[in-house]
Amino acid sequence: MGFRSGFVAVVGRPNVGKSSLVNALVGQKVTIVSDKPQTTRFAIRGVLTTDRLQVVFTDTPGYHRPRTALGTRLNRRVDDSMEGVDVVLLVVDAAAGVGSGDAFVAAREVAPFRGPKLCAVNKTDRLRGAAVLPQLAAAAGLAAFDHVLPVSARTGSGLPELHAVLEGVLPEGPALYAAGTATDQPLELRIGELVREQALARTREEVPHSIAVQVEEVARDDERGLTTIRATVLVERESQKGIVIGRGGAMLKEIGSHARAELEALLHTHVFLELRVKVLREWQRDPTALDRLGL
Ligand SMILES: Nc1nc2c(ncn2[C@@H]2O[C@H](COP(=O)(O)OP(=O)(O)OP(=O)(O)O)[C@@H](O)[C@H]2O)c(=O)[nH]1
Ligand SMILES: [Mg+2]
Repeated sequence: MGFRSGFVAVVGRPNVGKSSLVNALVGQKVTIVSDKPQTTRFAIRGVLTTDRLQVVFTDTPGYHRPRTALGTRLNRRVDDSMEGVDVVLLVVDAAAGVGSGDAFVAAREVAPFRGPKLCAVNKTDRLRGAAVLPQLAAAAGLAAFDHVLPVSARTGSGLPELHAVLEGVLPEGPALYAAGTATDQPLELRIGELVREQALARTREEVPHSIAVQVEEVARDDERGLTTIRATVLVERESQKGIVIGRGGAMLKEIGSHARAELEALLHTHVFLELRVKVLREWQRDPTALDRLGL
């Protein structure tokens, strides 16, 4: 059997663990994760390479009922991600239970797809033994899947089986990325995402949705082993600005120090991170602002 390679679109409703699963499969953090829905805003590629195959996963935004211009664009990004892929992988959440949101995505993205269709029933670590079975059955009813597999992105259970299934369905072909490549995202985007991840982890309700991060400057000084990064955290309202800055700047400081640790691991240098918070009124509803933010 020759070398296999191909593109796999990872789709599903928000918060089911698509990004967690892509990170677990790739073996490093290429896409950010949070417990808030609609974390992923870009189609993000994660590459898994072994001596037998290369899988290029596209992590996509959670498909949802849009309420803003941003939401409409995110859904469109999911539709676009299906273009030219070899395999579709629908992720559902076994702990939350398979439901109408999953059926909606399955009908829209999986049913019309012509190639192999896989379903990963994720978060099985949160269920005990037999409780997974009805979720597997419900998932199997969502579309004409070739394989439905129980997995846990958190514990890694089921991932070897998913890996084997992928190897079976991918076409023969050469590697498309160099063996050491885990993602093709521009560095600035990755930096902005890591900062946003720390802000998402510490905010609630509508605030996480209102946060965007713009990276203004990345200056790498290899001699001193230091990268200086300036970034702006954008929010939609003054009240949100207060929340993100926190009492005496405490919240922003905490976001910054956790982001800095992540950035140092990514860049392998010391990092000096300067964060500012700015209001960009109602940017989620403003197509011009979305264009400017690359969203
Ligand atoms: N217990 C458990 N939690 C998980 C698992 N996979 C993901 N999670 C959690 O589920 C939440 C959502 O994970 P994400 O990977 O951000 O989900 P997503 O589908 O990419 O979400 P969107 O980008 O918003 O569409 C996070 O709190 C994860 O830690 C899992 O296998 N088990
Ligand atoms: Mg995601």
